[in-house]
Amino acid sequence: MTPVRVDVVSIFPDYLAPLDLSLIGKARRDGILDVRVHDLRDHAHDRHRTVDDSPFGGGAGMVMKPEPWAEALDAVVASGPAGEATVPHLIVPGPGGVPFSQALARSLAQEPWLAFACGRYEGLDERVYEHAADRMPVTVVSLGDYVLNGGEVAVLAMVEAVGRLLPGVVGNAESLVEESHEDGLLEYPVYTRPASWDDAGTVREVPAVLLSGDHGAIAGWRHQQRLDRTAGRRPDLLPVSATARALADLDVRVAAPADAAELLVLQRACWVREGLAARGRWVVPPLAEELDDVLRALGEWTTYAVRVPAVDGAPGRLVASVRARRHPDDATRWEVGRLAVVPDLQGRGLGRDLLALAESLAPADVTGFALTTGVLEEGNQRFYKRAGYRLVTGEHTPPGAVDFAKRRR
Ligand code: JF5
Repeated sequence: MTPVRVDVVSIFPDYLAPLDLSLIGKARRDGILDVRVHDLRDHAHDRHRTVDDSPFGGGAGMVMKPEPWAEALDAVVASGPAGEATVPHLIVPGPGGVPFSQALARSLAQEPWLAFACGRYEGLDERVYEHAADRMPVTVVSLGDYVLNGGEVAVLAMVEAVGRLLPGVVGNAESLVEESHEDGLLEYPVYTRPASWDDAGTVREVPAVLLSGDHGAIAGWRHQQRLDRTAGRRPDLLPVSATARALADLDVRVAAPADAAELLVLQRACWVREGLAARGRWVVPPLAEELDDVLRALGEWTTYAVRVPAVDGAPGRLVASVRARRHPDDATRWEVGRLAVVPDLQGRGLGRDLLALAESLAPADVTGFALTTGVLEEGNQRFYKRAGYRLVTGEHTPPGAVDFAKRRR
């Protein structure tokens, strides 16, 4: 098999020296990887071999000039297999790229030819990307949300992550299989001899379960360790259902107009069962409403939007809501409505807590609470009775609905 080809262009080719070592170095010697490192300055033709200049429009730092990069990338392309119309997939490390991941590594490991362009300073002149994209696939890739001085360290990481996926690079096939489980949890802790280690006076023991020979107990312990570690270090990897035990674990805010579309989707989803049961005999308002109605209601009620906590600034999923106001026809009553919880978070007491939250908003002069639910919604009716409400359906109750009330205590 022809080796997978990797070209790296950098102003510090020596930075890539580690690619001669260890498993990647062995893969090169074994003819699995063909790594070629190029000095960008070989393509800078002034007396000082200049590769950078100050930015148009001002600003801090320097920008890498386009001409050396264009020439260097053209030289890489031209060095490809003679006669074949093949080009490399160009990877440009940078903090503004798509996140590198095991999935991307696996995808890159399928390609016959990768080229890496190591930027320095404030980055490459934008036209380098245009020049490259006219000739080959280009992907800007980020190792994570932090800034390095240049792309070289990122290339070392990516070549290692990709290289070890190539057939014959990692000897132990099992070490690859294990990771391909990818159930999205962190790994469990591992131990080896001695079972009891005297660490200069502190005795450190291997957990007894691992010495027990009870394989079921070991698997159970390891799974629990993975869950605990993931919850502690990477809560973003866990489904909300694993972390949100209560309202206190969620982001509860008064809803704004920006929440309206998601609130509409939530109410439609949560009232579908009631709508199906109605079989056209009556209108179920949460299903009949449109975005305008939800926006108008945000002005007439205090509505809470409950979200999964934001991760890295990205707002979390809307998972619950409730709303409350003084009753328009009876100022002594506090009206609560649109209590909704997504299916995967039901049964955690969120509905009960949200109802209590909505009730707690009632001003001091309010003497009782009022709410309406579906006549066929037995579960909901039981829920409100447990929360202290009594059925008070009367002549003004709309068809398909039942009214509930509770005296304030
Ligand atoms: C680089 C100009 C590229 O800093 C990075 C990076 C951060 N996460 N992933 C990559 O790339 C190096 C520095 C300056 C261009």
